[in-house]
Amino acid sequence: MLSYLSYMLTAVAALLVTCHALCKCPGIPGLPGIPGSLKGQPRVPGLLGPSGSLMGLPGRYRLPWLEGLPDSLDTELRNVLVNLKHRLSRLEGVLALNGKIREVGEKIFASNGKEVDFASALESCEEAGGTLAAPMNEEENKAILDIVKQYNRYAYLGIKEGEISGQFKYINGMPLNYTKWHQYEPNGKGTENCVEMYTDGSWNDKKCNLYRLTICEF
Ligand code: MAN
Ligand code: CA
Repeated sequence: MLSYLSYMLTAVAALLVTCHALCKCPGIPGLPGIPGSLKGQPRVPGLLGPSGSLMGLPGRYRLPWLEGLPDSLDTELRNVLVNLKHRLSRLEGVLALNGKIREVGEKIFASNGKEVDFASALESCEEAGGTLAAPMNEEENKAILDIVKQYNRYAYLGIKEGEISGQFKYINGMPLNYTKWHQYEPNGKGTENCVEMYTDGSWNDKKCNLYRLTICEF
């Protein structure tokens, strides 16, 4: 019993050292960033839980880039994916730290800081592989509002008026599942086909040919 306990403690200590080393590990030649310690199977079989957490240890020892990878994956492929996820999460950390992105669930919101008309804003978002930001819940609305406040500029949303005036949809044609209209909006009755976000996070239907902050989602 005592020897099992001391084995487990050694194992946990070894893994924590490994985890600590992950951030500084120089990697192996030809495959930058792949820590040598992750080259083979996990050193302590069974210690990593299914969600990439160290079983029985507090949340701050979670390893999110180990999450969701099936054990059946080839070891080398698994290590490549683990390291890609680790590298991505560090890059996201840098971008978030520098105020370049807001992450909500699976979505990433970002602005190029430019004020252009609706069509140009949509075009630059699509060119970058995204689309115009459209909040689908309060949390997403807050994340977009954060950027609106950062630049202190109203922004166009990825929402347009449909055939029926007063009926607004996402630009992919789907009906809105969340709205945050300012009091008495929308009031354009077919003359204001786009939607802007005010600096309090509420929405106003507005003409599409004005200069508004570009905020994209990816
Ligand atoms: C202006 C425009 C409208 C808006 C009203 C609100 O006329 O921005 O879109 O509805 O102000 O007073
Ligand atoms: Ca209006």
